[in-house]
Order: sequence, then structure tokens, then C-alpha cells
Amino acid sequence: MQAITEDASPRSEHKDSKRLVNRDKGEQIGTVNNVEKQSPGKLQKNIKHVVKNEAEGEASKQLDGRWKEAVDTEVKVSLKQLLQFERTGHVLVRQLVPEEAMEECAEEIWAAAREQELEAYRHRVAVLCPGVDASSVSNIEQALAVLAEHATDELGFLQMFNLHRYSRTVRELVTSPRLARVAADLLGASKVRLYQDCLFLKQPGFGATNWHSDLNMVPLDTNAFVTLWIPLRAMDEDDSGLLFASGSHRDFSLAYWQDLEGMEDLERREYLLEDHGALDLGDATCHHGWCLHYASPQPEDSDARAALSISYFADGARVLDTRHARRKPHDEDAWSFRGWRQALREGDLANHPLLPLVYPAALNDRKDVTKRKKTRR
Ligand SMILES: O=C(O)CCC(=O)C(=O)O
Repeated sequence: MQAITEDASPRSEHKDSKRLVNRDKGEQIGTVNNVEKQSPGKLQKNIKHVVKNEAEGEASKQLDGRWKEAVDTEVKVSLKQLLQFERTGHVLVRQLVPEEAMEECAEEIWAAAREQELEAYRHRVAVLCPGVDASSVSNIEQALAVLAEHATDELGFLQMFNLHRYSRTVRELVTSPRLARVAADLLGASKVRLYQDCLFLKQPGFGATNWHSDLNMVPLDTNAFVTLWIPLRAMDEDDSGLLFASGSHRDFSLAYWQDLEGMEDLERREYLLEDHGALDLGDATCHHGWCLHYASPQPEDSDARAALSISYFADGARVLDTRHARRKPHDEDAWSFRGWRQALREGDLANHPLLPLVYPAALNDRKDVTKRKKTRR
């Protein structure tokens, strides 16, 4: 069984990890990835294949705005979905973003992600190569060479954080009434804030995303945290979708009694492991912040898979006061939260322009924090 450990990268697969068997399907779902053996050229080729080039990105500026109307409308999740989320910690929401709208947004998400690609490689260097100064990495080939030589774990994914700060389209999507309302309903919260968005990119051959729960990496003292995970293309059964340990978000005794080593044996706890199968463009899976989840390696002979993962929390949460905490949050996502975290003290209300209130729509205080030219959608 794979481990939830306190090493450099909770989400990345460990070189010595055992393989995980999906007991429902009776098949092996984990594997050791060999991306470091791939040449930079191959990765670059793949990136060009899936990331829209600049010219195509430019075309996306001409979005006619219909997508925005679609996400400006609130939708409700059903009682059945609420019950499933409550019991299992995860739920599928079909057409969270209507397909046509998502098609338009995906173009712009790719364009924004392309601009953050080097930063994403630097982030992997910072997480996986302790002692290496990530800011000294000046191009992707160099990053791959550094990773090949120094990485303590496999390269399972790239993370492009907070694309809403670079793209108005992404900002309008992640702060939209449609997504914010679903987050509020799932959390049973009257007011909801955006925590972060993060594009998780897995090139063909990239390894697994290790079992983890999101709140383990969040410096907030809260239980009310949800992530909406929206792939940028339709996903078939072979693509690396999320697999969930159902009910793990309610397993209070796991984190209460067990230290990190004791949390390794998930199989003994007999969680039901569930995924949501093939997804159409615009479908999303939503998971609770304490729900353990995993993603298998992306097959070599596939297209890359990318998913925008958007996290929200119920307003009123405070920055974790670590004086009496059993442990500190993992800092794998520190690049995402350092802006607001440095401005707030432990115990403060998590109230900052970089954590905008997005629900209810009437109180939406999302500011235009985009760093791009305003003309860009
Ligand atoms: O997409 C992945 O591989 C991981 C995503 C994830 O862990 C999340 O969205 O919380």
C-alpha cells in the first residue's frame, strides 16, 4: 500500500513505494513512473502537442462571452449528491460547466498555463530537490536535468498555481456564481471564499499522484474545504482520473490516533476505493478537503491530461495557530499561499483580497488581481 508520509512531496509517488491494488476492479492501478528517463525533447514535444501555441491562444481572446453567461447562472446539486458527498467525501457533478462553455474556457486556461510552465518546473525542483535553488533554473531543459539528478521522488505532475491571477477568463470561471454555489451547497456554508486554483498537468508517462488529503497542505484551521476538479478535455477510463477512499474524510480516528507512519496502511482500514469513470468535457468531481485521493499514472500512449482543481472554504476559518497543533501543514503548496499567509498572523481570520469571498454572489468581493494586460480575457 502506498504511504502518506511526511516527505518532500505528499502527492508524488515514492520510488520505493509498493503498488496499490484497486480491490473493486481487482487490478493494479499504481505503477512506477520513469519520466526522468525521458528526454527533455520528448517532454517538449508532448507539451507542444497538448498546450495550445501562442497563435491559438491569441484566438481565444475573441471568446464571444457566451461561456460567461453560462457560469453566471447558479445551479443546485441534488439532495442525492449532497448525501453522497456527506457520506463518501466525493461526488460527480455532470456538466458543472456546460460543455460548450468549457471548450471556450479550456483554450484560455491552456494559454495561461503555458505562460506558467517554467514556474511549474521550478516549483517541482523546489519540492523534489531539497538544497537546490529553484530560482537558479532558467529553462525547462535545465529543470529536467536538475530533476533527473536530484529529485527525491518521481515527477508525477506539474502544478500551475492560481491561473486566475493571470487570466481574466480563469478568474471569472473560478469565482463564478455557478461554481461558488456548488461549493457552498456541498459545504453547507452560507459564505464561501476561493482558496486557490491549480492546474494539474500530467504528460503521457508521468507517474501517480500519491494518496493525500488536501487539508494536510492548507494552513487553515477548518473542516469546511472542498475541491472541484475539472479536466480540460473529456477523459476516458484509461486517463488518470481521481480515485477516492470513500468515507476517509469522516475517519476522525485515522488522523487522531495515528502518526504519519500509522496512516500508511490504508488498506487495513477497508475503505471502498471509488472513481467516477469516464468524464465528458465540463464534468467535475468534487472532494472534501479531508478525503484521501490518488491519481494513477497517465499512460504513455495517451494525450496529456490536465485538470483545473479549484478549492473553496467556508468563510470564518482562521489561519492555523500551530502553538498547540499536533503537526504543521505540509508546505508543498506554499508557493500558492505565501502571498496572503505572509500578510496574516496565526489565529487571524482568513480574510484577504487573495482569498476573495465568492458566495453569495451579492457579497462577491473578487478583485481584479490579474497580472496580465486588462485587454486579455
Ligand atoms: O490531478 C491530480 O493528479 C491531483 C489533483 C488533486 O490532488 C486535487 O485536485 O486535490
